[in-house]
Amino acid sequence: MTNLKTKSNNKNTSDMRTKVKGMDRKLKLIAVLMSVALLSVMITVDTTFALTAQNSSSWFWTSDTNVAATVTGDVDNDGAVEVVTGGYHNDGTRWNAQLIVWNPLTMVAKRATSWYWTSDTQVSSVAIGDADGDGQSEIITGGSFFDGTRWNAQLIVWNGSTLVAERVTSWFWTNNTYVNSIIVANIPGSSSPSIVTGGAYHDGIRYRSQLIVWNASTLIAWKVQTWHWTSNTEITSVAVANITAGATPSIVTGGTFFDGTRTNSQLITWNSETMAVQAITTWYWFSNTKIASVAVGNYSSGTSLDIVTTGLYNDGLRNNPQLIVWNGTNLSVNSIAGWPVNLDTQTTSVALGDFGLPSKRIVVGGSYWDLTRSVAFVNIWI
Ligand SMILES: [Ca+2]
Ligand SMILES: [Ca+2]
Ligand SMILES: [Ca+2]
Repeated sequence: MTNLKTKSNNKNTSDMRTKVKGMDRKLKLIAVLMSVALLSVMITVDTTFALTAQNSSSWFWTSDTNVAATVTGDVDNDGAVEVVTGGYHNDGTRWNAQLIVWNPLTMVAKRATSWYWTSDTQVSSVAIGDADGDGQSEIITGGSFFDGTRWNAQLIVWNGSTLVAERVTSWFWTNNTYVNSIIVANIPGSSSPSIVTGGAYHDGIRYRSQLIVWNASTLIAWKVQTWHWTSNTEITSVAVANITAGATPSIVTGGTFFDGTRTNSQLITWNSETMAVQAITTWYWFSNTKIASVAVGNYSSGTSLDIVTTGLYNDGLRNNPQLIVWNGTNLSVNSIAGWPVNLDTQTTSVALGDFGLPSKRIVVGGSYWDLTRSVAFVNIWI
């Protein structure tokens, strides 16, 4: 993991946002590696439950190689589910985006592709879905590339069977523009599936959150929301779910804003049809507090779905993990989990799982700093 730290610092830009982005990606990598392979340092909080490492793979292409996102789905319509990883590797000159489809039973790569546009190119997020309604699965990657002047957001729809790019778009607004999180969903008002991207762009003064709903068949943007509160504001994670069991699903964005003194977490639910804000909450504990990942599901068995956020807060001495379960309708807190740490610790990804037990579980991935290296962990919470 120390390689990754060096790598993030080597990026050929002095932009602080890029460093933060690099760190975030390092942490995402840690979460992913943890889920795929490195379970030897696993911390299992719920002792009635145990994870067992099965197949694994590790690799590098030329030099530093990172995984930034993993998803599962039948991408090639053969009836078997694949694991898909998106990330980037350094070819000695620049970062190349990297997309790999794995057989989960053997962890042998079925197909892979990599690319760069102009200069550094990275994948930050991956989704799977039938984006164009042709009955075949597509893989959708979100990320960014450096055009020599600024980072551009990049969105690509790949044929899941061949990894041939079917549709591509890229954009920047004013300056650096990033996609941090993507999801495929059915949004009312379009006969085509939609792709929802969350990220940020720099308007010349500060980063602003950028939430875009794309027609997945055409990659034409048909809904956009941007905002900032006080200073730098960004989306780190998006989800779409029918939280209130109404006619319209909600978009959930998790992210941060800087209030002039510290970074605050910002959680917002949106009406996906009107893009009106349904509920919003922000918070910090002591100092910098960040959402890294959001998940939605019926965790508490209430009448509305729950939103689970995970991330970190800094108590003035160190980063601590933070896990919160919210009532999806009004964003009131259902429960909070924390656990004592004496070394920098942060959680970077969260998922809800139904493992055939009487109630659902929350799976949280993250890492802590053992004074020499980052150590990955995964926790399961009841
Ligand atoms: Ca398959
Ligand atoms: Ca398709
Ligand atoms: Ca297609």
